[in-house]
Amino acid sequence: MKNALITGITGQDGAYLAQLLLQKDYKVYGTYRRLSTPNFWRLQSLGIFDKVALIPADLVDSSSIMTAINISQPHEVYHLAAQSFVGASFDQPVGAGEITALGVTRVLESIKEINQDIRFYQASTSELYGNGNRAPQNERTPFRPSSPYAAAKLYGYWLTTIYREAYGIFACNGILFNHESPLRGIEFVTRKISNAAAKISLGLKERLPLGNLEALRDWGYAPEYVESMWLMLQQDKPDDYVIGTGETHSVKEFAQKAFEAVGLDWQKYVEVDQRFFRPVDVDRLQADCSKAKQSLGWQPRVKFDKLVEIMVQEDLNRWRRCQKGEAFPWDAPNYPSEASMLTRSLRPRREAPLVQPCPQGS
Ligand code: NDP
Ligand code: GDR
Repeated sequence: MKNALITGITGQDGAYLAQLLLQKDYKVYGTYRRLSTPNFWRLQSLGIFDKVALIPADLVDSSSIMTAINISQPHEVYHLAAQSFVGASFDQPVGAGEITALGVTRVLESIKEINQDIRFYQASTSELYGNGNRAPQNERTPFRPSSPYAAAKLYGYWLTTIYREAYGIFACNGILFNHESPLRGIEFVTRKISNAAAKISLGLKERLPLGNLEALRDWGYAPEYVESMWLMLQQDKPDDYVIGTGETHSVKEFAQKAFEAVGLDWQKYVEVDQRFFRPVDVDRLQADCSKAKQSLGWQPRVKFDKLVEIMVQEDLNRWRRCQKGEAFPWDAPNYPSEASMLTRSLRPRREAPLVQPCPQGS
């Protein structure tokens, strides 16, 4: 039996990867952050909360990472933990560097000190490409990060290759394009839309404020993407791989399809709200994952229309169950309404108080 350690097991990818590795008979350990409110809803909804071993650790605390590695004695470390919301990295750029960049060094240094035979996966991202590149993007496309998040991930990307070359550690970068699911965090645009379309169709919400509707993304299905992470660590040699669908669609198209799925016209409900624009946004991302297809035998199965359908149907199911009084552990009921969100772009409005009470429900 192999041991795996997943940093960020409470996130979308961490939960699906844990499920996959359990199916492959791994002993699965995962790190979680100590929070005032536990955040285990994804592990619970996949029915694997009791099947994984959880170790408290924070990426800003090297000793906690070393402890996690010492306890779990992993053959493979999947480093997924990060401050993963691009928009928030403009609000908290120092945190992006501390957690998303230096966190990689802390994990790799621990591996170097404890056991250099541990295989390491780094959650790199299509955000590395930024703006100004031709589409589609592959492993040879230059990086031009356009956010503090992407700059922090660029550091993590290079640290991974440096530890591979300098110390012979089996370290891989998965350059994953956007991947979504019903376990996606509620502030990411796909889940924000699927959740809103479901609620609006049930009369639980009236409007959906969004930012840049023209942004083009290559959206795939998260459970398939975690398979690629595992495949990368099973190869004879460590390498870097692009993972995506090869299709690109706009935020507007996502909204249109999601509202269609509940029989509504998106244009009646979506409104453009400056608060959800970023100081710089990436215009267009589209993957060329031919290397992964050829070397890993990986390819996407769920494409755009099916993805939207899966997400909207699951949010509909959840809200219907909620209406029947069922308590279900998922994020949306605890999320503040858009009206109570103070973001970077609201700050100049001096009349707005810096702290507003969060209304109940979303
Ligand atoms: P999520 O935001 O769902 O999960 C992030 C995880 O990181 C959570 O478990 C979170 O813990 C944890 N985390 C955040 N800060 C810290 C910290 N200081 N110390 C320890 N843990 C921390 O992200 P995803 O699952 O979607 O993504 C996984 C990784 O893949 C991330 O690194 C992301 O940047 C990257 N990525 C994601 C893509 C996508 O489309 N999903 C595409 C390309 C890359 P908590 O639950 O407590 O918040
Ligand atoms: P992204 O995902 O930034 O690509 O990062 P996100 O869903 O946040 O944004 C996608 C695009 O939609 C536009 N957009 C909005 N975004 C949000 N969140 N909310 C809105 O209201 C809204 N309106 C329009 C954004 O401007 C953007 O263009 C995700 C994360 O998972 C990263 O961790 C990962 O590295 C990349 O995908 C690949």
